[in-house]
Amino acid sequence: MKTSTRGFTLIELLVVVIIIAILTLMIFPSVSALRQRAKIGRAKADMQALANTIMAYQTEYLAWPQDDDAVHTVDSAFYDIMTGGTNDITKNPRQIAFMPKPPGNGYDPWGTNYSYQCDYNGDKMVGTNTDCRIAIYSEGPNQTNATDDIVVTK
Ligand SMILES: [Ca+2]
Ligand SMILES: [Ca+2]
Repeated sequence: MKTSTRGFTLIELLVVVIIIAILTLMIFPSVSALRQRAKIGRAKADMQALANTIMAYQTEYLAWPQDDDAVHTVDSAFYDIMTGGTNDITKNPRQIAFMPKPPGNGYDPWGTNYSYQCDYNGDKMVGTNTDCRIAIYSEGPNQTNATDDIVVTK
């Protein structure tokens, strides 16, 4: 007499679980790599927009937002100036909105401030970057000033 249909044995279940685990391990890194690539793309687009904004400011006022060669943080004070805010009216007396107000705090996709540097002395060098007038920096996925930083120059 044949036995009636039975459920899965423990071995069969184990094989299924192992197959699912292997598939997950194969898919997860490529998904997170894709997400990281998308974030880097978004950072570069933001940084390009920031460079254009600073260039528009320079064209308008024939001066950079900060009057030295140092690296400056893109913070709420910067965004206030560039959006025509009134916190420091001397920096944008015509209250021109060079850019729309950024979403959130205007941080990079990893939650860190962008920073920027301009060619104040006019030698077409910004920090170690040659042949440019503006450099925008992101500390990248590791959120520290090393290895995976992203730089956009203009
Ligand atoms: Ca320079
Ligand atoms: Ca970094």
